[in-house]
Parts: sequence; C-alpha cells; structure tokens
Amino acid sequence: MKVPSMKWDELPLFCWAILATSLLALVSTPVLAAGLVLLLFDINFGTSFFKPDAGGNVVIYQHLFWFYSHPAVYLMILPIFGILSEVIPVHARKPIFGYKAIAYSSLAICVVGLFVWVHHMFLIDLNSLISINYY
Ligand SMILES: [Cu+2]
Repeated sequence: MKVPSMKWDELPLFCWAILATSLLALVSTPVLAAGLVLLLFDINFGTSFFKPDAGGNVVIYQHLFWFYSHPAVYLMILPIFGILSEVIPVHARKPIFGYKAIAYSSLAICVVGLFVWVHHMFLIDLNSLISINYY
C-alpha cells in the first residue's frame, strides 16, 4: 500500500519492522504447521514420522518446532522495535538517528532469526541430520 511516489528510504520504520515480521511469519509458520500435521498423523493415524521405535526420527520434530519457535520471539519484538522507532523520535522532538541502520537491522533480524534455530538443540546429536541414523 506504499504510495508510488514514496521512496523505500522514506518508509516509516514501523513499516520496515512490519515487513520483516511479515516475512518471518510467512516463512516460519508453515514449517510449524507441517510439523504439527505430521505429529497429528503420528498420534491419530498410526504413522511414525517421529516415533524412533517405529523408524521415525524425533529430532526432526525438534527442528520443525524450533524453526518456528526461535523466530516467534522476533514476531513479537520486531513490531515493538518499530513502534519505539517511531514514538521515541516524536516525543524527543529529534529526527530519527540511524534510519538506514534501523531499517536494515530489522531485515537482518528477520534473516538471521530464520537460520539460528539449532542453538536451542544443544543436547542433540546434529550428525543425525547428515547420517540418517534412526536409532
Ligand atoms: Cu532462539
């Protein structure tokens, strides 16, 4: 809904924050949904995607869960950053300092936040991703 005459570097910082949040939700939420559908099948229909004793791999569920759940923190905090980036300069009666840094860091939080989910899984054997080891 950007006005065509408005340049990208004129967007309010809140819009950058919401853009980053939306991209994050768009990429991460379907992965959680897929994991929950597979879990639903395991519980209700006798499949064994995540049941190690039947050939499944429970670590895959952890990956699907944390691929969403790590970025979920940023889904909540990025809009707040955007609001603060608008409210503080207005009430301080100062122009925004570091506009580009804030806009790009919002996008960087989005991108980096998508690729660091494994830090929640520090107790598992990550080699199980490489060599398919079904225990
Ligand atoms: Cu995390």
